[in-house]
Amino acid sequence: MSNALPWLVIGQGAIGSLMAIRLAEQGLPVQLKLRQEAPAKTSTTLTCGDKSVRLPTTRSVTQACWIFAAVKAYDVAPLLRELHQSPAFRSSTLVLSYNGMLNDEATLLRPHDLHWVTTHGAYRELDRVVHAGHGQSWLGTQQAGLAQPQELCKQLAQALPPLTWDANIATRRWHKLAVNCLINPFTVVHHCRNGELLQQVSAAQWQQVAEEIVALAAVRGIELEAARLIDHARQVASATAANRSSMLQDYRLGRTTEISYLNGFIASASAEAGLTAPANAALAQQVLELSRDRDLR
Ligand code: KPL
Repeated sequence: MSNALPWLVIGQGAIGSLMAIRLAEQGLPVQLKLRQEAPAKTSTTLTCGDKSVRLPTTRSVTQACWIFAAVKAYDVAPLLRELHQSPAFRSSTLVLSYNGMLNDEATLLRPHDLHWVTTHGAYRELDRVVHAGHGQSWLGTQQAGLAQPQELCKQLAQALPPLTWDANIATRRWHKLAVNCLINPFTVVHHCRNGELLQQVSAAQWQQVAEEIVALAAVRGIELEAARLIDHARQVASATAANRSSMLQDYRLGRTTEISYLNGFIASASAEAGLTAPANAALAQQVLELSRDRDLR
């Protein structure tokens, strides 16, 4: 454990909270980072199943640490700007998890920052975290050839297994993007848990959404296959059958959804590339309209 650093967990959504609890259960030092505007408190209690942990909190990065940040795609840029202001961030390692695809925000990332891509499903019920779907996770950097940080990987893998080091994390992110594009908007449109989609969505609907993703990925040099993406989405929907997708959770709680970073991204990036993506554009529009109607109620 010689090169180990303490953990700082950022993002108290379902996945961040789950990881914080699991790391702490391993006996590792874990602090939670509060948002700048959050009321001052020195600790917070998180509960998952019958286990509760009380964790110290902080507002900023004050020492070199391993940062696990699980945040909404639209919070990535403000978070990175804030982290860059802290001198201790320079000697800290960032593990970042978000859904969807970043645009300009990506320029704020350091080449050695680690990307954690997961298919675990979790949701929060008040202060309780429910780990509703056991998935798997991958970790890697966008810069090819960087060595795997052994101890950090070991600790993350023990906390929330299984974890695989993936030298090609960009392709993995496209797979995850596809899974989210095939599951999340449909759970809002049908207002259902992930598992119910297997009856609600027709094969033709999934096929069109997947084919548009494959076409855009190809333009960006990533080779995907529609049939594999659909199989993967089907597996994730059954493995996380009892979960409410993060988009449905956001929708129900009156929060901004990540639709612009998922199907909205596919639609706009396709248009920029001279392609059309009518199925993704229509889904993005539907979710935006449902959210607008929700906000007008
Ligand atoms: O990532 C997810 C999400 O809800 O955003 C899945 C894997 C679909 C689990 O619900």
